[in-house]
Amino acid sequence: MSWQWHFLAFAAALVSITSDVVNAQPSPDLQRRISAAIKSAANSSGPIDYTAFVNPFIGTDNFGDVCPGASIPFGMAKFSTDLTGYAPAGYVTDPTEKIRGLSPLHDSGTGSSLGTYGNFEIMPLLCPRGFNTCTTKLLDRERFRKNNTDDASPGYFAQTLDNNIKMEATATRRAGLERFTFPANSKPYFVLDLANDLPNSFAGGTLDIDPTKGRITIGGRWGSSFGPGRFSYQAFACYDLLDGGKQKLDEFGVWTADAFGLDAKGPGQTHLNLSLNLIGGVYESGALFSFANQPKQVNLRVGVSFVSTDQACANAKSEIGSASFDEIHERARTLWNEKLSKIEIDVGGTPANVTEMLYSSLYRASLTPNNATGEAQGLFANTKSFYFDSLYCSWDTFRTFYPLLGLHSPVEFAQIVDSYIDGWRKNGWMPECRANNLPGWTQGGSSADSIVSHFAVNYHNEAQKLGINLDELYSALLADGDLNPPEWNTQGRQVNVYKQYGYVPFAVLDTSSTGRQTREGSRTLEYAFEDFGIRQVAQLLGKKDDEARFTNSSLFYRNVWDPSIKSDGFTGFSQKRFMNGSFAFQNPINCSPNDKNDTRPCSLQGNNINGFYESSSWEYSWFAPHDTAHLIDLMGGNATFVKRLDHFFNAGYYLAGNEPSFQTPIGYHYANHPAQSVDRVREVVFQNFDITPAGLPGNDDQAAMASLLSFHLLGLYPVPSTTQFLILSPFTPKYTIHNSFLNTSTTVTTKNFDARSVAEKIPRGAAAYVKSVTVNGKASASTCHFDFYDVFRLGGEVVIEVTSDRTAVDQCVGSVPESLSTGGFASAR
Ligand SMILES: *[C@@H]1O[C@H](CO)[C@@H](O)[C@H](O)[C@H]1NC(C)=O
Ligand SMILES: *[C@@H]1O[C@H](CO)[C@@H](O)[C@H](O)[C@H]1NC(C)=O
Ligand SMILES: *[C@@H]1O[C@H](CO)[C@@H](O)[C@H](O)[C@H]1NC(C)=O
Ligand SMILES: *[C@@H]1O[C@H](CO)[C@@H](O)[C@H](O)[C@H]1NC(C)=O
Ligand SMILES: *[C@@H]1O[C@H](CO)[C@@H](O)[C@H](O)[C@H]1NC(C)=O
Ligand SMILES: *[C@@H]1O[C@H](CO)[C@@H](O)[C@H](O)[C@H]1NC(C)=O
Ligand SMILES: *[C@@H]1O[C@H](CO)[C@@H](O)[C@H](O)[C@H]1NC(C)=O
Ligand SMILES: *[C@@H]1O[C@H](CO)[C@@H](O)[C@H](O)[C@H]1NC(C)=O
Ligand SMILES: *[C@@H]1O[C@H](CO)[C@@H](O)[C@H](O)[C@H]1NC(C)=O
Ligand SMILES: CC(=O)N[C@H]1CO[C@H](CO)[C@@H](O)[C@@H]1O
Repeated sequence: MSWQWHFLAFAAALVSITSDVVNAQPSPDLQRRISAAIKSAANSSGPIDYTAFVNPFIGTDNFGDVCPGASIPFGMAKFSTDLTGYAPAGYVTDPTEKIRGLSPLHDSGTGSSLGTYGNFEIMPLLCPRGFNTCTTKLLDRERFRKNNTDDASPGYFAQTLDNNIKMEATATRRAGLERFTFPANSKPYFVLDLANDLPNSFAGGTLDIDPTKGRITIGGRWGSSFGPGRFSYQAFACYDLLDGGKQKLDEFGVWTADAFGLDAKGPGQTHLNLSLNLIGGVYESGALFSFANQPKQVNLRVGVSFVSTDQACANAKSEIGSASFDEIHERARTLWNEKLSKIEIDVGGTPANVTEMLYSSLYRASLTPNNATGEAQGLFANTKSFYFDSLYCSWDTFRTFYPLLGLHSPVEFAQIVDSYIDGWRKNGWMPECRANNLPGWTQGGSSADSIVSHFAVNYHNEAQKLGINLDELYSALLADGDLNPPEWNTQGRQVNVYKQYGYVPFAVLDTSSTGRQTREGSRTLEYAFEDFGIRQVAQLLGKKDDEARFTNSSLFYRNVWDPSIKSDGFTGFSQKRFMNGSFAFQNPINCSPNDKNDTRPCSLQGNNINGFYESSSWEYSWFAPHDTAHLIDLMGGNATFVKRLDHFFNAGYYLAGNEPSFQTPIGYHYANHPAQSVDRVREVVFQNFDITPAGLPGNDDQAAMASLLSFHLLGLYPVPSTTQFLILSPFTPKYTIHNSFLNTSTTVTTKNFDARSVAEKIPRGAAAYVKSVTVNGKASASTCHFDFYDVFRLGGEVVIEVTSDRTAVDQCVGSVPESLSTGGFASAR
């Protein structure tokens, strides 16, 4: 989801103008520490601490919307500060924004403009003139940071306020510890916020102070960040204030406030019970308390739950108990090292920036979705399945995120697949964009199909052992593909008219379902690819009739191809189409970066009449990953296809930060020019990614970008819903992927690797172009692609031999990657 996509494309120029006046906020020590760790690992033969290579601040500027907060892998809790201004994940680097507090719930990399979570914020205060003068309300308590001191590492987050109060946090799955260090001789005060979350969506809640136990319980309802406003979710927290008896509470009470004069405190009071403010507006309220004896440090234990305050307290007790801050931090670091070491590289031979980008990306690729197993609510309450929150959105993650997870972590992949299937069990269709435990807006249709089918085709032999029943998985797919939901803004596809016409018509009469009548071109393209995923599983399970039926509909992308459209000298583009078959012309340039109209709606808006979601026709017309060979025919053959690809990049239609474009740089493979894909990927990486906070081309989109970059650096690209990988040129001389479920390790060696080739333009004489590929000593059938079953599933040694002789190897030895229309994907592995 790139909610602010259109704004972004045009804001890019502005960002670069202002970037030299905005400081990079993380402490400069952070980069020094990472660089030193990479250098020393390069030289050591001992065990490697991969967490030391991770820069959690990559993507916290330039609208990356990454949360740098303290979390374990897939943690439900992510402790971060919340800042004013545009900050959907809580934190941003911009030093002109102020800190409102530290809070335990966040998402990472989601681009809804108002943000999400940020509930139960706590802010440390100095109130030199006592309780009644404390700045409890938002506008009064906001403070600047102490510039250039922010710090974070996997499982740890720290920020210091401009009054020298330092805030630190570490986390478990549903709890965390917060440590506050105050200036000497000051009395620590804290304000705890009941009502405010980042999008100001409070819909009522309660707060109770138990001064004897030293415990505050808090809970309520809040609104969706990327879904219908009429829904709300519940959340709860439990703050333990006494650090196992080492701290003594002094004053306590409650407060309420607004921006227009209300600023009332109730010393000694212990209860707040507020309902939804029906007239609207911000209603502020919470608790205020202080500690006796001027302790220099204050430790708070925080549990969270989506079920109840009791469960929030129980989570803190079971996950933290009396463990110290350093112990919890160490446990989190160990969990992160387990995840990060699934992919090991030759650190000594790899350029340091590549190492930092790769491990920071792998880190984010295990940061979300949030594991809320045991914490489900609403329809999912008490489910026996695993439960993940923030599937945000499947349109973003099916392309690279799940294929990456599938390479090394099938157990985790299966748990998330189970959660998708459970969506069908409880709701009738699999979730497309679950956000805040609520249904979010559909983007492309039912992209969950592409996710669960990717799992099925890669792991059908192990599915049962992994807890997945393939018949159920298939029933869930058929529901998405065949059953028309009454409301497809949140439940998937407008299946009825798509099946009737072979495309989603523009201005169609639909008598049995509702949804916003936009994006007909891109919905058709995505539905068709989703049908390909269903077809793949039908084939796997031997359902011949379904296989034929869904093979047919997977080719419906052809039905929105208008061969008569010309743009920039190229002919044939995807277009939306009326019921009567006529095309409804929209200029293919619309909604591209070359669109001169910067007010044109291009996203979910009702007045997005362009026919495409967050993309131009120039961009989406490349999208048929399962049948690129036919797309080449439609575009006029290999030579024209290559020319058109070059033009697409050189003329600036490509958007690295937009999911439909992910596979396009590797399109040259299909026209038998793999060396040109290698050049393009080098260019894409260097023009769009780096190790700075602004180092992502827009939202991380729940690590869609992180996983895309990981594949680019490893010289691989996965074709979703298949077992096929496209082969490119690794940015590292050697890496090993461990799959601890299959008990396999696959080492990929880049023979003749030349570090000079790791550049935007590969210099003449630097080896980078793929000459040969061997798998366990045998030549791969193609130098352009190989199969999961022949490589990662078996483990062993892969050698990718590269050469500087670009011309000699700019063709696949063996076949180009598969396409349906040329007999590809003929049988399941
Ligand atoms: C931090 O930098 C910003 C931007 O330059 C400035 O507005 C702010 O006052 C600085 N904060 C402190 C504590 O110096
Ligand atoms: C809060 O007040 C509502 C009525 O306004 C009541 O139904 C509810 O039980 C109260 N909740 C608590 C926890 O006091
Ligand atoms: C999610 O949490 C459950 C319950 O603790 C655990 O069994 C499971 O392994 C976790 N999965 C992931 C991917 O974190
Ligand atoms: C493919 O689908 C179209 C549209 O539903 C239908 O008219 C056609 O008969 C189908 N072809 C096959 C071979 O099933
Ligand atoms: C098809 O319908 C559209 C919209 O009503 C109309 O503009 C167009 O002329 C029609 N085409 C034909 C061939 O009738
Ligand atoms: C830009 O697009 C919007 C929406 O389609 C339209 O209302 C407006 O007139 C266009 N502006 C220009 C200058 O074409
Ligand atoms: C395009 O290239 C592919 C791969 O080399 C080849 O199979 C196909 O025949 C070519 N198409 C045309 C129209 O030349
Ligand atoms: C590493 O990244 C930093 C920040 O983007 C950049 O300034 C530097 O030039 C890069 N170094 C190399 C060797 O690419
Ligand atoms: C992997 O190894 C473990 C321990 O040796 C064993 O229990 C497990 O069955 C193996 N898994 C597979 C898929 O072979
Ligand atoms: C023990 C070891 O590998 N030492 C190496 C450390 O790194 C320097 C330069 O990077 C090498 O010269 C040493 O041989």
